[in-house]
Amino acid sequence: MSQKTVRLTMAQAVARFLTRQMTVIEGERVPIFGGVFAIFGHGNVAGVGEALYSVRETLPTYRAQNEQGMANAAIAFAKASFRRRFMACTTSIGPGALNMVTSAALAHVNRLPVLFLPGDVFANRRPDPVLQQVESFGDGSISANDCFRPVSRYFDRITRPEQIIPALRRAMQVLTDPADCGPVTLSLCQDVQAEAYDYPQSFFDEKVWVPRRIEPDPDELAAAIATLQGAKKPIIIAGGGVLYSEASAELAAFAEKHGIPVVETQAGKSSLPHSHPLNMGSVGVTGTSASNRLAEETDVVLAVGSRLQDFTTGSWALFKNDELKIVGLNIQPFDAAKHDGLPLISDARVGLARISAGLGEHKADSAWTERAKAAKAEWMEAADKATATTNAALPSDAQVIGAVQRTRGGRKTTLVCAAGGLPGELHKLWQAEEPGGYHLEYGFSTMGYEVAGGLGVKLARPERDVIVMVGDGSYMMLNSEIASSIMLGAKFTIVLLDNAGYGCINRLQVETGGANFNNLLRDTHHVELPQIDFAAHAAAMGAVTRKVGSIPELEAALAETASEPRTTVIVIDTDPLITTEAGGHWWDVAVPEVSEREQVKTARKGYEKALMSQRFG
Ligand SMILES: Cc1ncc(C[n+]2csc(CCOP(=O)(O)OP(=O)(O)O)c2C)c(N)n1
Ligand SMILES: [Mg+2]
Repeated sequence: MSQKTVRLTMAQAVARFLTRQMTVIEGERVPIFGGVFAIFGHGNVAGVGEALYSVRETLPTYRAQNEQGMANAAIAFAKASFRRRFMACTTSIGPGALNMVTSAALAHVNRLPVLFLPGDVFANRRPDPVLQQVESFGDGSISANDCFRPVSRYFDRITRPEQIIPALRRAMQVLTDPADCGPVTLSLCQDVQAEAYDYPQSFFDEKVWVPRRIEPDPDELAAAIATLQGAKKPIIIAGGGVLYSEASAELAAFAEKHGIPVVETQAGKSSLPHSHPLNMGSVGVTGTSASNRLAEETDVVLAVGSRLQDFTTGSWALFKNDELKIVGLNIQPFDAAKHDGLPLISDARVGLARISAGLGEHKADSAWTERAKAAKAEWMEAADKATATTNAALPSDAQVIGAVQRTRGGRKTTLVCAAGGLPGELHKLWQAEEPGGYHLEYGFSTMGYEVAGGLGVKLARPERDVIVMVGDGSYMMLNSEIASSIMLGAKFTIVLLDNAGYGCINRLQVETGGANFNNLLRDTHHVELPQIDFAAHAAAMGAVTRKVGSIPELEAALAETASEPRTTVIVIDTDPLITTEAGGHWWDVAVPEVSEREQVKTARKGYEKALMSQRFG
């Protein structure tokens, strides 16, 4: 057999292959890779760098400022694209590569696709040890990039140019697989990047990837239907899988037809519009009073596309009904069977439609549905109170959320956040209007995701207003992709809440009996307290900036800067001690069994009592 071949370096083969992978969005064929974020060094500039230059017209390369930042932006791009499109990230060896490991874990936890292409040490080992090679004394095959293994869904090290053929095919399979989806790392030895090989021409044929929709197994489906038919007080937990399956319409139809209230996880929030009468809002540790009251009583939970992490289950103490059954509608068996769930392995959209057809006209007890609606009305009153305007010198996070919400106008908005006190407040209070309008990285809750995430969301959804809400601590950890957003003309708005420290951890510390210690700046070991001028800092990177002194000033600044073409940073001082008291649930954070502090002893007593309501198994 004579195959047509083309002589390319391994890196050129990678670049060409990436340009040929396509998908279909709204009937239109588009490249599945939205681009490549790159920071070059000796480990990738000559190989991958030269190759990316040759395809720059079809596969854009973006220079970032920090490898973790660019990887977070790439991951946000995939999340905002509902995993239908994604990006690649290339780095040098050593520190550049390892700067992406945290992001790999972030993508792994959140089940988000991203292709990492870190450079690696020489496969031929002739110049060893090359600059930035860590050198394991006991194992010649280990390099720094082995750190990616536990946080990649698929890892491969390319030590010969032809290995890239099966590796890239496997990479595409993982990146586009709704169940397996996550980070892929192809560690590219720097000498091999530059080696030529006669690649089969067919390797570069255009390929179109469309999401696979798995149908449920008939027996599992029958069991799920029977369980729901027997339910007296059913609820639906909407997780991220609802959004990734683009199943919002089916979810709304299901809830309405069968009269079942819906509660939302962080990843699942925006599955239904907040105004939908059966959307009870957030559930669990940061849940609304409405969701949590129903969750306490429910006997059957239909968990759709949820990982059922501790924030959702209230550290597994939220559900109080002895008869509780969980139906795990999930594309991933690992998640479907959690907490003794009755698995229903299926795409969310398909699964909801099949269960609904099986349920026919079956409806939950109307008293249960009506109670849900009343509980929601009660919650909305509390939420409106928490977010109402104020002239307080130091407003609460909730009051800032209210201001941001009021100034959205009719524009389509995506709210981005990840860590600190804000995620809990936003989970309760943000009023998402449509799927994807709420973008929280709360699987890994990585400080520093926010600014980079805003960039990724804007690249994925340029037509939307992207608003990043971030604490001073998270901003300090990673903010430099503001410069990238200016370079790329990718405007978003950052509302920076400066409470002079790690407010949420300080509160957690005090709740667990600890002294105010090492969280708020005033409680740290210091010679002088830093007076950080965040507006000046962001302005130095080219952002439009404002420092505002009150909620009305914030609203005015948001309105006034809405049409600015450049990324805008608005800074407001906030109170580190206030959070929304309504709603919420206990969270399992272990309190010391012995301590000299009376406050710890008291907290431990409360902790032991709370543990008694935790389910086991
Ligand atoms: C990379 C990383 N380091 C540490 C933490 C633990 N942590 C969670 S929130 C937080 C403080 C966040 O401070 P800030 O952004 O100012 O928000 P605030 O708590 O004040 O609302 C810390 C240290 C984390 N989530 N991520
Ligand atoms: Mg703070």
